[in-house]
Amino acid sequence: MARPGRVERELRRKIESGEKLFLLLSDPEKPLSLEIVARFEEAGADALLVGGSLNITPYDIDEYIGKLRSGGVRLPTILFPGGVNNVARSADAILFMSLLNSLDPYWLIGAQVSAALLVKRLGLEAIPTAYIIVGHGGAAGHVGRAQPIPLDNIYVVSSYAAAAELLGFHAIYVEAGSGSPRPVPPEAVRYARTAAEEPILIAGGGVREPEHARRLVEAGADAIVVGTLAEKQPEKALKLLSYVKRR
Ligand code: 1GP
Repeated sequence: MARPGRVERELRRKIESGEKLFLLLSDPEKPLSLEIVARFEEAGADALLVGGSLNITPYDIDEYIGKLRSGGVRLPTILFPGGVNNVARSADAILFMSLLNSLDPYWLIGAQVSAALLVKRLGLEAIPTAYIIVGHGGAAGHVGRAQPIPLDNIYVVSSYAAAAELLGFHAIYVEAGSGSPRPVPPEAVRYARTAAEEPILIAGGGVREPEHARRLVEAGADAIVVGTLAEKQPEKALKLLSYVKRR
């Protein structure tokens, strides 16, 4: 059985001490600048997720992380892979994900089989993560051939979350899709949390309002992911971070 590695242990240590986590997301196709990432680090972000669905190579990711490191960024970097093309050696860890509500076996187990030996060879810490897409789903939902859980039947999330826990996933990521017009709903988080206590519960997709982020953590999210807002309105995203971290 996979034991939690260094990055996951540190995230769990913070969660167990009562902290909520803010995970900044940068897509190397339209990367957040060094200056922006450094500001989020200083403000208390817990990790940088790096990845995207389209038009990315491991070289792009290594170059990006290298640039951040030489600019003094010390945040843990965690790959949030949009595909096998996102497996890059310079990251500290990878969300080793299965898209549980994909209709395509490739996104359930095929991509993971393609990537597994490489992840081991590169010495990347794998964080086994159940990825569950709700509502709009965005590019991730389209590329991953998801059957997104409908917002008017969001209780279905609890069955997926319980299955994820019983299958031994260390984390559950409830995703509404990057830039989604409807942000990931707190109810989806609440259903996931009630059904599965042990996995780290991550929520993201369309989160733009500090108050909404607060409701997500109140519903039981351990970690909030913010990408688009940090890219388009960094000041507002920093305010949102302070709402997540102040609890
Ligand atoms: C996308 O959940 C993440 O996979 C973040 O979404 O870009 O809307 O913040 P946003």
